[in-house]
Order: sequence, then structure tokens, then C-alpha cells
Amino acid sequence: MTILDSLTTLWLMDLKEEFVRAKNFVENDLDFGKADDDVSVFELIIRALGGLLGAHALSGNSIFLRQAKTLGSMLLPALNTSSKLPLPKWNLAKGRGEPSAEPTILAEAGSMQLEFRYLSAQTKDPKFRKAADAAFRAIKSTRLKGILPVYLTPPGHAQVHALSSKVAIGALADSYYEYLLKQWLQSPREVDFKEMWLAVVDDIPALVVPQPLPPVPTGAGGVGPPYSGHADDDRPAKMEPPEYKLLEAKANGERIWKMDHLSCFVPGMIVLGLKTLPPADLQENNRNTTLWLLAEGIAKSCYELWSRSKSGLASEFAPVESQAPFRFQTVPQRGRHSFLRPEAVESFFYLYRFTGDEKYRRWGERIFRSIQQNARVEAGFASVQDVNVLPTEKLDEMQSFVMAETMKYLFLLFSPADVLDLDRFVLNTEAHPLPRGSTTT
Ligand code: DMJ
Repeated sequence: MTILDSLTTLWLMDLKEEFVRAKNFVENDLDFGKADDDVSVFELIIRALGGLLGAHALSGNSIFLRQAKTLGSMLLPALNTSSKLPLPKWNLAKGRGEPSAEPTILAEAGSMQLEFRYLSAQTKDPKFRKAADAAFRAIKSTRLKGILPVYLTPPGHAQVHALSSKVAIGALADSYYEYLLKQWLQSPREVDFKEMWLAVVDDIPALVVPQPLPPVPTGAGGVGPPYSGHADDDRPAKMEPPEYKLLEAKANGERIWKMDHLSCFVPGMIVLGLKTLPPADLQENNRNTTLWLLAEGIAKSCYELWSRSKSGLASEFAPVESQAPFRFQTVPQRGRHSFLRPEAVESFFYLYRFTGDEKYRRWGERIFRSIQQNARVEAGFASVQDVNVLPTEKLDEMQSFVMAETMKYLFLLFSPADVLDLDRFVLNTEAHPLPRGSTTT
């Protein structure tokens, strides 16, 4: 998995020799038919399929598409359930997955569409897209709008509905929201995706503390952050956004006082939307002002998740005090590890790209140095047992997203914009670039 998940990083970093070695592996040694293990369908799609498709999109080499088609075809039966929602796990070698009575995780049902739609467009075979669209329609059949409960009925349940479960934008839900916007970027004529995404962002303030300020007129025209920006910004009302915490809510609406690092992709997703949506959508509900403020304010808390620990690495989540000023609290033992997740630096990359504010590079640099200092091992970057214990205890593992995402976003944060042109590419949830507008119907 790590090789496939690293392909697009190697290409973007211009590590030619390593890319050719990885390509040779894909060409000569990769045999999905030998993968005799129950593997997460979601992870296979976003990491392995996404990696192959991204490598194809960047390099144009057909071997990546050929292997992507093989993998996509082997995975399709996992989506052939009564509800059309995917089975959670699939054994590629045996060609079967266990029927599951477990609830379907929202992120897993709603994060295959970018990959399968691109695969169909490139292979001219609609079967992948049809399966992904059927899964998406199954989610839509709940008729819910905005931020949804994180669990849906199990895949074998023909009638799909949302289960009474927490409402969150981070763990278990995240990339479903991300793919609403990104499916629209991939296929701009399908405005439904954009409308669904707008309903989501309009719901975000309800999960944020302190309550976002009512939007104020900035006197500045155009699209851009009204409260901060370039050092040479001469707009008069320049103000730092407050530090916002992004919470979750129980099924009964009660707040859950914790913030997940996983939710730190939200600022990046918001500003990507702000930079790509038609102006009319941004004027509605004064979204331009409110959303810039939210994105920058949430990003601050994400940086704090890293900078507050002794190692400079972020804990998996942090409890939030339930009254103003809503500070982070001591992290319980079960949340003190770090997988070196990418979401904060992902957001800093988008925020820097769209604002030019140097603070995002400073934050990224500090994070990079902390990773070097406290997670580097001979063969890579290890997950860490407790972010507040020095010297850090390193676990014997490296998540493949460290190469696919964390290192890629850090690299892109410090690279000229033409290294990855966001007018041409949209990144899947594992940071593999796929062409924008590539699946227009
Ligand atoms: C990655 O595999 C993807 O970004 C996914 O959407 C969420 N979890 C990890 C990174 O934390």
C-alpha cells in the first residue's frame, strides 16, 4: 500500500529514480490477486486506487491505469449490496467479503466517487461510475441535508436511513463532505454537489465555539479573507480571527466537547470552496466573510493541537473546556498518540496558496521540524505513543498517508504554485491529484 500511496508524492517531488522504481514494481510485481487478506474497501479506494489514478493523471503512463482498472474491477462486487452501500472489507484474492451487520460509515460510503468516476472517464467503461453513483444515491435517499449522522444502515439493508448517532465533520464523516465539493470541481455541471456542500458549510457554525461573530461589512470587494491576509494588505479593518474549536454533537444535539485532528481538513476545504464557487453563492448568507473567518480561526486551533504538546506533535484529539474561552484540556491517555496525520498541514497549504499569509509557512515549518526531531526513524517516520513524553516512544509502524499526504502537503506549502496547479487538479482525500473537469457529463 505504501508504494502505491507514495507514487504521486514521488512524482511531485521530482524524485525520478524512486518514481521509476515504484513504477517498475507496479508493472512487474504488483498482483492484487495475491492479496489474501480482508482489507478496508475505503482504504483500498482512496490509497491504492487513488494512488494509481493520480500517478496516471500526472505521468500519463498507461500501466497505472491498467492496474487501476484491475483493482477497480476486483472491488466492484463489494458495492453490489442490496443498498448499494459498500461492504466494509473485501478479500481481493478470494473475491469475497463478509456480509456485515455493522452500520455503514458515512465517509466510507461517500468517498469513492472521485476515483471511480475518473476511472470510468479514462477507461470509457461506465460500470465504475455507475456503482459509485449508486452508493451516493443511497446516501441521498435518506433525504437529509447538511451535516449528517456518522452512521447509516448496514449495506444489506435495502432501505437506507441514517442511524441515531453523533453528528460530526471529522472522524467517520470527513471525506464525504470533502467529496461533495470535489465532485463538483470534477464535474462542474452537476450543481447538486455544490448545493449539498453549501448546506454543509452553512451548518458548520453550529458546531463551533465561540459562536462565530455575525458577519461585518469589510468595505473590501472581491473574494478574500476579510480579517487577515497579506502583510501589504492596506484594507483598514484588519483583524485576527478568534481561535475556533470545531466540536461534534450527540444525536440529541448536545455538544461533545472535543476536537479531532481529523476535522482539521475543514479550513482547507472551506477556502478551496471560497476560491472556486461562483460569487453569487458567496454573497448569499454573507458566506465570504463568515467562512473565511471560520477557516482561519479553526486553522489556528489546529496549529495549537501541534504546538501545545511537548514533542510538537498533535494528539489524535483534545477535549475542549465547555465554557469561554474554550481552551483545550488535558488529553486522556487514549488520545495521546500521533499518527503524524496530514489534516492541519493540508489546510495550511490551501490557506497559504489562497492568502499568501506567511504564518502558514511558519506553522508548517515548525511542524516539519517537530516530525524530524521526534518521529524520524531510519526507514521513515514513525507513529508516536504519547506526544507529551520526551524522548518519544516510537511505534513500529508508519501510516502510508505520511508519505501520501503529510510530506506532500508540507512540500507543496513551500513550493511555487505551478508545482501543482489547483486550477487543473483536484486532490482526492489521500492527496492524489485528479484532473478537474475530467468527468463532465
Ligand atoms: C487519510 O487516509 C485520509 O485523509 C482520510 O480521508 C482520513 N484519514 C487519513 C489521514 O488522517
